[in-house]
Amino acid sequence: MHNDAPPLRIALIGHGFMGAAHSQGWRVAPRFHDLPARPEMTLLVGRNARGVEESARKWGWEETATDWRAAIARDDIDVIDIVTPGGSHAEIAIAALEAGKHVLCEKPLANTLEEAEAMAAAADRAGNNVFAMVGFTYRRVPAAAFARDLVHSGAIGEVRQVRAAYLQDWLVDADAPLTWRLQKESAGSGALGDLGAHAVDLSQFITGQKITGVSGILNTFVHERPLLAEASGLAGTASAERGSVTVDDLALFSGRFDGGAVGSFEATRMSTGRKNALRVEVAGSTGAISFDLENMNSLGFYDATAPDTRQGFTNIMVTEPSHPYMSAWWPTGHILGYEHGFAHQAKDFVEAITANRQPEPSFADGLQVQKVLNGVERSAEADSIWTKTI
Ligand code: SOE
Repeated sequence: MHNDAPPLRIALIGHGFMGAAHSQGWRVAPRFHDLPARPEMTLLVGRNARGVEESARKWGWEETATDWRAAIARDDIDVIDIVTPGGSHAEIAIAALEAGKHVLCEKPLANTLEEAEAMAAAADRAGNNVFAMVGFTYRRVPAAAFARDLVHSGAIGEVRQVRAAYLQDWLVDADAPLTWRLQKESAGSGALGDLGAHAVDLSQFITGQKITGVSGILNTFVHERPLLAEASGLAGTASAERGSVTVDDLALFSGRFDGGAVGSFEATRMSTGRKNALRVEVAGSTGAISFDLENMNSLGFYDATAPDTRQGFTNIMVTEPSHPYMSAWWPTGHILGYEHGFAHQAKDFVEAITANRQPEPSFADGLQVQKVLNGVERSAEADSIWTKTI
């Protein structure tokens, strides 16, 4: 960090799993990256006073509060970081932008297209010195950023096909409790918004192309689950009562990109045996790349121009100081993990707003992803008609 770096005071709204991840990002980013401003972990906000105090102690926040509106009203807060369930994103983000705070908001941007539109409009209205960004963190995994660099440098030629899947299995058990991620009012959709949003953003980021239309199906396998007794991580303990699952368990869709590519997409939290497999494979006219979050320190690269005797996917270790984000970390060959994406996200956000430049992905980018999610929902409701999203 520069010695004379001015402070940037953060209030984090929410303290679940993503609260822990963002806290780690804010804590670590200024210690490893040379930042032009000094993020200060000023205020952690949550509805349960005791719970939020415990989280603040554990993660290193200076103060706690139970009312997000009071946090936004404070003059000594510069950034509102939103990690609450999607149902409250719009209200908090719009209020924060109207109060002149920079906003970082978890994905998907909102629960509905209307909310996402209102958020993007609020970001536009906020003027030239107030910025908003969506937390599509996986763009900041060095191998994903390097995949984009390769594709953009022309290393795979003309981009033709995208195969993107985000597969987890923490909901395979029909008795896993009904958490907020399984309820439409809080989550908006199921695997589609939770995981499909990442697959859409990452494939658009890597290819540099936007999805213009989709055709999809959604499916729910388990319609009722035990209510949640006590939350822990993604799940928690189950109570004796049961309630309805009101979101999809699986989303499958195809899409067309504005640069001529065609893609297939899959998102599910019921893919038995797959733990956190976000995979994006892009096939071009002279090569291909293959990214897999479960092997996040490497990238598959195929060069179709190599002599036949040497053809095949190469496993590039994305662990060198010259790879994206890597110079701040360890000596050559030393790997990174899940939490580093959040440190890179904090770094990119701080650098952009300090330079008075729009951080990416913007709320407009988040809205565009929301249009794709909405297109899949409309297509699925209508039983797979082609649905334009641009
Ligand atoms: C659960 O499916 C989850 O935590 C998602 O909500 C996140 O967006 C993803 O990054 C990891 O899995």
